[in-house]
Amino acid sequence: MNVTRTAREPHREPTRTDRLLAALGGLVSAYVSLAVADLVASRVRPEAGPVPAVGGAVVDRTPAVLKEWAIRSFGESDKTVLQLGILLLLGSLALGVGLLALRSRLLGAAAVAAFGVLGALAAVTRPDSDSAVDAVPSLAGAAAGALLLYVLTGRLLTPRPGTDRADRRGFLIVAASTGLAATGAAALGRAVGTPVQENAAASRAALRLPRPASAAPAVPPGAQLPVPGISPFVTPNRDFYRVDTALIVPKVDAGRWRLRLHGMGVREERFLTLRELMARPAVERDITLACVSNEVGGPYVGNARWLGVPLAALLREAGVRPPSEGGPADQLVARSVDGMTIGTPVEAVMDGRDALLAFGMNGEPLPFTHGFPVRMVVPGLYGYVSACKWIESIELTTFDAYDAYWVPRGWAAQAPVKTQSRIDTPRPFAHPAPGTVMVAGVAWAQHRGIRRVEVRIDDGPWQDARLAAQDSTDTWRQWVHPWAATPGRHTLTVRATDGTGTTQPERRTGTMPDGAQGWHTVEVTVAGA
Ligand SMILES: Nc1nc2c(c(=O)[nH]1)N[C@H]1C(S)=C(S)[C@@H](COP(=O)(O)O)O[C@H]1N2
Ligand SMILES: [Mo]
Repeated sequence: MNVTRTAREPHREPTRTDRLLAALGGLVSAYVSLAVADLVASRVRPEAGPVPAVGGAVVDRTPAVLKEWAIRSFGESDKTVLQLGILLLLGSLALGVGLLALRSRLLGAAAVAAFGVLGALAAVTRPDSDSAVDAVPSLAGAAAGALLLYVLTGRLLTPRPGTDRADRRGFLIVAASTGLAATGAAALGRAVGTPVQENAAASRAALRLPRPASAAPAVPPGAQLPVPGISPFVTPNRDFYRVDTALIVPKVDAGRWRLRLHGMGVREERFLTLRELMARPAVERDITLACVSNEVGGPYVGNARWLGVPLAALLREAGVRPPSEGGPADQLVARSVDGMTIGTPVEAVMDGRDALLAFGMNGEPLPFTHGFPVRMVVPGLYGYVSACKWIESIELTTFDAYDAYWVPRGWAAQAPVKTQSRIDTPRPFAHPAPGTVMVAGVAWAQHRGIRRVEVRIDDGPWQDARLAAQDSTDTWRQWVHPWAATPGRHTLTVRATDGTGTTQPERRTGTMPDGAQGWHTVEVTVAGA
C-alpha cells in the first residue's frame, strides 16, 4: 500500500469504533479549544473570544429580514440562540475534523488551526478591537485544540504494545482529563472575573449621581391607573426592554471614559470626562423610549426617568448651529465603544426638546445593559436613530455623507416615533368572566403626546377610553375602558390620536423600514353566563 504513509503512521487500519472515537476526539478538541480561548479571553477582553467575535461578525452581516425574524421568534433570547447555533455548527464540523485527523493527523491539526485563524480574524476586525492582542484567545485555543487532536488521534493509530488494537484506554484518559482540566480552568477564569470588567463594576458602584438643576416635574397622581395588568407608568430598570447588537454587554470603566465631540461646525474638537459632564447642570426627565422593531402590540417600549445633561447646550458651546440657523451639519453620528453608529437629525436634537446625554436611569447610574456610563436619549425618535448606549463619540456630519449602522441594512435614516396604542389587559385569548371587564393599556406618540384613545368591541362603534393624566408629551399615557362583557368570543381593538390630531391608520404595516403601524387587537372568550 502507501509506503510513505505506513512509514510515518502506525500499521493498522482504523475500525468503526476507531472512527467513532476519532469523531469524538474532534469534538473534545473543539471543546478544549473553546475553553482555552474563553480562559485567555477572560484575561484579555471577553469580547475577543472566538464565539462572541464570530457571532458579532455574523450579526453585522445578517440581512435585516432575518434579524427581524429572529427578534420576532426568539425575542430578547435571540443572542443566545445565535451563539448556540454557532456552537452547533462548530460541533458538527468538529466531528468531521476528527475523522479527517484519522486519515492525516497533520491535516486534522491544520484544520483546527484554520478555525483558530478565522476566529482571530473575526476578533481583530471587530469595530471595538483596537489591538492585535484580540487575536490571542482564538490562536491559543486553536493551538491547544490542534495539539490535543494530534495526540488523541495518535492513540487511535498506535496499536497497544503486543496487540493490533488501538490504545482506546489511552485515548479516553487523555480526552477526559484534558476536557475536565479545560472546563475547570475556564470556569475559574470566569469566576475570578476579568480585570477590565471588574474595574467597570467598581466605577459604577462608586458613582454618585448629581442632583438635577432641573428636576422632573412630579408625575401627576392620575398618571397611574389602578388597573391590574396595565403596564406601570414607570418601567423598572430590570423590566426595561433591551435591544442591541452586543453579544457581550460592554463594561466601560467610568474613570477612563471620554466623550469625543468633533466634526462639521465644531469650533474645536473636544474630549469630556464623566466628571466634567456631571459637573454641568443636569436635568431629569420622564421619557418613553421605543424600538423601531416593535410590532403592533409588541413589548419593545418602556418609560423611565432619565438624568443627564442637555445635548443642545453642549453643541452650542462647541459652535454647532442647527441647519435652520445655517449650520453645515444635518446629522449627528453617535458612536459606541462596540462600534455601533447611530445617526440623529441635528435639527431634532437642537429644537428645544429634551435631548439628553444621560447617565442616570430611574434613580441609579445607567445599568450596564442600558449603556453605562453614558447614552443618548432623544424624545420622539426611535432608539436606533437616537439612543446610542455606551457612547464614546459624537461627530457632526451630513446624512448625504454618512450612513449609520442600520441604514445600509434597510432601515430609514430618519425615523420619528409613530403613534401606537396597546391593549395590556385582558391578555390575548384570556377567558374573563362576564360583567365589567377593564380593557386597559398604554398609548404613545412621543413629543406629540396622546390626545385621545378609542376602543371598539367587535364591529361596534368606537368609544372613548378614559385617559390617565398626561405626564408630558414625551411619555406614554395609560388608558382604560370599562367593558360590559357578554359571553362569547370578542375582538377588542384600540386606536389612538396624537397631539396633532392624527389618528392611527387601520392598516397594519411591518416594522421595516421606519416602524410598524396599525391597530392593535386582542381576542378574548368571555365565559358563558
Ligand atoms: N451601542 C448601541 N446602542 C444602541 C443600540 C445598539 O445596538 N448598540 N440599539 C439601539 C436600539 S435599536 C434601541 S431601540 C435602544 C434600546 O435601548 P435599551 O436597550 O436601553 O432599551 O438602544 C439603541 N442604542
Ligand atoms: Mo430599536
